Amino acid sequence: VDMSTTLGARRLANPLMTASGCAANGQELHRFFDVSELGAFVTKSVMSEPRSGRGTPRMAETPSGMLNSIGLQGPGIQAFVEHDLPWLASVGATVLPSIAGGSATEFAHVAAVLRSSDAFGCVAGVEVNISCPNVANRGLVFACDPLSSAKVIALVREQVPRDVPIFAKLSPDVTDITAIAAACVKAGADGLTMINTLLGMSIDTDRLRPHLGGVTGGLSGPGIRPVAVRAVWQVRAAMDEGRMPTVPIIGVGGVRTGTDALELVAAGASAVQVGTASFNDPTAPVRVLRELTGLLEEKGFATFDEVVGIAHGRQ
Ligand code: RRO
Repeated sequence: VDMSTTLGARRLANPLMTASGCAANGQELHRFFDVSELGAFVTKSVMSEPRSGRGTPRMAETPSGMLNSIGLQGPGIQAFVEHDLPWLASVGATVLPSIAGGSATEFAHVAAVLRSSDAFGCVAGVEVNISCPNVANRGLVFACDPLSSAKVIALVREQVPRDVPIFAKLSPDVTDITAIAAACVKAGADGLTMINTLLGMSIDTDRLRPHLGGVTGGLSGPGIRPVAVRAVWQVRAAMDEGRMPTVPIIGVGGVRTGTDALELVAAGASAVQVGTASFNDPTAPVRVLRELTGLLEEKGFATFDEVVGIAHGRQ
């Protein structure tokens, strides 16, 4: 099976990626498998300055997945381009850096520093994280408002070379994800990543207090997979019906097996990210690639491309 996939101006060897935030900047995961085997490695969202994130505890397990309130811990863009990106380039990884900001101008600044990096050659695209649920000011999730989303995307698009696609990472916590998706594409997004974590919380019934120091957190893992499949499906349908331009979708949310990945692909995803599953099995991204390839072979497909969006029945 030809597993290569096209994301904007780039052709990737295969559709499997890490999900942002779940494998930091690659060094740890590289102890378990060669990260250059992935279609792309997606890094933890990076902001302009170093950040320590929110207070602990900031992870909690629930039966349906994991809650996190990390709060954008990271080294800052300068250290990222000096250390992390050159390391990823040195091991031959194809990289999708994830960028974040507290304002549209901060996003643009982070993108500008990234573009000027000597290691920018390994960058196959930039994921613009407008959907972090753990920003200090809860009123400020860009991806919950079409105008705020569009502003960030337009400013980042100006900073990133035309042949490097930018992907808007969307939040599931909106009433109409197709409206946000359309606003991002109109503003210059070359693709969409769906979905970020779903806002949730849990309470420690011994202490009778919230589990997380930050009270609320983002839910990831098996419980949100149907939400991700729904989001990818709805946006792909909006594209097929001519309600917005057609751009590639990267599907993410609770993928643990090749079968899970196939659901997102059939719903319309041209690539699939694996995040939370890596905590139990660090080799999950390459295992899912192997399983997905095996499934497509069993079903008699010659190429990955022909399966993208197949559940809509229009191909
Ligand atoms: O760092 C985080 O708290 C975080 C981010 Br930036 C995000 O996009 N999604 C998430 O669940 N946590």
